[in-house]
Amino acid sequence: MTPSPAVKAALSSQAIETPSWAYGNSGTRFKVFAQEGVPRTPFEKLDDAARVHAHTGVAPTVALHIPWDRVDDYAALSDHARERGLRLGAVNSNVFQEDDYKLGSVTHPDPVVRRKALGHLLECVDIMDATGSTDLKLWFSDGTNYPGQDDIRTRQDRLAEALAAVYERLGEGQRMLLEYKFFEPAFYMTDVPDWGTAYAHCLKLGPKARVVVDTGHHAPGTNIEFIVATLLREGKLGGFDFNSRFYADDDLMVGAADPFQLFRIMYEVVRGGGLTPDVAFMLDQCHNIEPKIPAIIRSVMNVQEATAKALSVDADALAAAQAEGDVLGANEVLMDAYHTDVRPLLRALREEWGLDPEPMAAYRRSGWAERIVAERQGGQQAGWGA
Ligand code: LRH
Ligand code: MN
Ligand code: MN
Repeated sequence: MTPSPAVKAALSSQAIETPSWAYGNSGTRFKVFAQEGVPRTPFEKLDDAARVHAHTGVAPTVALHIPWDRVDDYAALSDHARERGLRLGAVNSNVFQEDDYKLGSVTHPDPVVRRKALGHLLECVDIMDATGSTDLKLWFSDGTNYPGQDDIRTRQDRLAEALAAVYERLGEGQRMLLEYKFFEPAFYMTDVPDWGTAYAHCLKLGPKARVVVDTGHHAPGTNIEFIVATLLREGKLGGFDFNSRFYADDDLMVGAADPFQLFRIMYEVVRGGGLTPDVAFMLDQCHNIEPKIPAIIRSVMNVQEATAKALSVDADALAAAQAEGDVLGANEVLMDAYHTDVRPLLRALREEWGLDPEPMAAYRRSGWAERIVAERQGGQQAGWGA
């Protein structure tokens, strides 16, 4: 397959952000299986992320989660990243792990708790100022477990008030990305359960507010690519939290459970002109039983392969078949692209970039896995189940 210069350029400019928390220990609420050699500090998480970028060439930024990645000196953390060819990416807020937030954070009935949660969100913007990060990612676990527990509409008012205060605080070039999730930990009603709710808030806030699509946050059978197409059409897609799910919010490797869905999503991204720095391609995963760094390398490659396949769709042939109402022909054009083996193209591209064409093998040979086991004692948990 001879890729067009446009396809090569698109693949060369794509950047996939890895999450700091994927490098640390994690598990389910039943058990964290600690691994040897995991990072003990946010600085060491960056050291691992640098290996992912070194072998793939397309993972130059790392998302932080506060307070999991709280440090005294964020400028030093930025420097540490820069020295390893990385930059700090989205700052993820965390208002879901303190006792005070039992009934919610920014939607809590008590104004004292709401003020505390807002204070944390504003602190995250301060951190962005120090790190040079442009995106604040907001996910709220807020919701209720029982009908009547709290007033749905009043909680939306409280949410809108907090979001407006954060929006006001954003500086030049900074954005806020609002993430939705249909349930968990709230089981009856979640305050930001779906893209419609997130979109409504972002629309009211203004152009710096965008919606984040976490692929694991939908009910089974949801047509996620439709959501992507719609948000892109409205100029409101801020980015992705990529992962795979079989059942609920499984946080497995992106492209592992349903590579065809990932292809369909990436096709809508390409179709909607979303392969730009305006759309953040982030991973949000936890590697509970598999070795973490290779799992992240594999995930980055899965996104890259789905992107390459989406770029291989013969747009003219597809448009012609669609215009003729050729149902099977149109479907065949899309499936041809999905079935294209893009791995030779990506190997060739990596060679052009001066990288080993096989990132997984190169990582295995690098000796990094053995080195961190020898050098790091008492690694850190990501924060989940800590
Ligand atoms: C919530 C979520 C959100 C959090 C992350 C750790 O399920 O997807 O993005 O910040 O997990
Ligand atoms: Mn997420
Ligand atoms: Mn999630």
